[in-house]
Amino acid sequence: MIDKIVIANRGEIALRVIRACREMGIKSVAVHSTADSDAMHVRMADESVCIGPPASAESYLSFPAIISACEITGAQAIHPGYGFLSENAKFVQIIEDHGLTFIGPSAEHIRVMGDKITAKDTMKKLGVPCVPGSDGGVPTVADAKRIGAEMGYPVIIKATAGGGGRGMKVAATAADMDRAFMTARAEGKAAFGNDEVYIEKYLTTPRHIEIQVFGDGKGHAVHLGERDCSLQRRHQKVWEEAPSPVITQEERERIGKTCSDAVSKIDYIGAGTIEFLYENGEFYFIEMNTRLQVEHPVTEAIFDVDLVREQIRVASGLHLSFKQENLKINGHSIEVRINAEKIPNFSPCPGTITAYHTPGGLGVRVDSALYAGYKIPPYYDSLIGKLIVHGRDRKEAIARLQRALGELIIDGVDTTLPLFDALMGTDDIHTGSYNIHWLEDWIEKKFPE
Ligand code: MV4
Repeated sequence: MIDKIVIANRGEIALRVIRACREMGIKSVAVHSTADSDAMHVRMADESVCIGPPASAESYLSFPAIISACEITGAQAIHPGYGFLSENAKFVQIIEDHGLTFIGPSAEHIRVMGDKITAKDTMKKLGVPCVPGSDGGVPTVADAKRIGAEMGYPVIIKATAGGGGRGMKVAATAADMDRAFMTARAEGKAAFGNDEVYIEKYLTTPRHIEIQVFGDGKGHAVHLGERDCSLQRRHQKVWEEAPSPVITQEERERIGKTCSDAVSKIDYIGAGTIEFLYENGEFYFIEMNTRLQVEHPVTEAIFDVDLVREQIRVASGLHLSFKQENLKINGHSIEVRINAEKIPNFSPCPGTITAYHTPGGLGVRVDSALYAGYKIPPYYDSLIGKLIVHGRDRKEAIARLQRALGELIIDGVDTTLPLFDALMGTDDIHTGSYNIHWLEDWIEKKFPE
């Protein structure tokens, strides 16, 4: 049995894991860089280990430092949170070679989903609907042009090692193909050391809908509906909600079952997110994330489940604490991400928090590692908190969000909070009428640089 867990992360997600551990009677070990000695996760955990200098590569990304933290403290398992080592197949392999437990999927599943061509091929064979495109990798620009002519333009060229928007180029016409193909290839090579690319039909105005799945590693899996994450800026999600304002119960059950069946067939273990583009009533698979996601709280709110607790349970060899038929949606939830960034450029804005007051009341959750006097270091991600609201319906959730935003005080650094105050004044947000391009178009008009 797991009785002590090392949390290989920092910030709000480290607190999230510590909280689940405490409720389960499991001891928690924080790891931290020298820049994070005063961080909240260090204070909140039962024990802490300093694992290196500020640079992530020498601390939060260091295999030997994190494995040593397990050995020093006698922890049996590692929770990676999101980002950092959460989707690193080599790390998982080494953890297992040390007789430790990775709280997450197998190294093999992480590897398969990390290569986007292999992920798509796997999903297609499992019966998941995919974006029409090349069958696997496209070796030459001549092949790319042949596929473009067959499929019709616009098309999108994607690096197989990319994901999250990196190494992607749109070709509007055949004349555009040379540039798009070469740039996607070069970006794949430079960023990931892999120049293999594939082609898809470019969907012009889709929504980003992702399905939360959970497997027990023994051939049993469930889905927890969708999250609508269409409101993004430069591939960074800004606002996420569940359920999506445009998906019917019939569509949800259908795509949900397709996804849970797919992951059960491969004996997937732990939390996963299957990302789709959704356009004209059709779902098209794009990527699968083999980790807990930043926006998991909106799913927790509407299903009343603790996803981190379930991650720890299945990693311990226990079954999930719920069945598909017990999972019923209750109300609507919205999360907004609060970044220490200065509008309109969204440039990072580290510094000292001089005042901090969080909202409360019915249906309000704040996940943040901030406190008054805390100095946000300049070395890491600019996410400093998440405000999550839950209401009986979308209208109530939005009213509660607006009310909670009015109570929240974060002074001393610039944040993305003014963005949400402004969003509250738009009709499209209230009606749920948006696609993946809406937010960037709106920001351009509302906050010109
Ligand atoms: C696409 C697409 C249109 N057509 N694929 C961006 C991130 C990566 N996960 C996939 N992405 C896209 N893939 C096809 N065939 C448009 C995007 C895209 C996007 C997707 C989700 C959310 C925001 C986005 C913003 C720009 C482009």
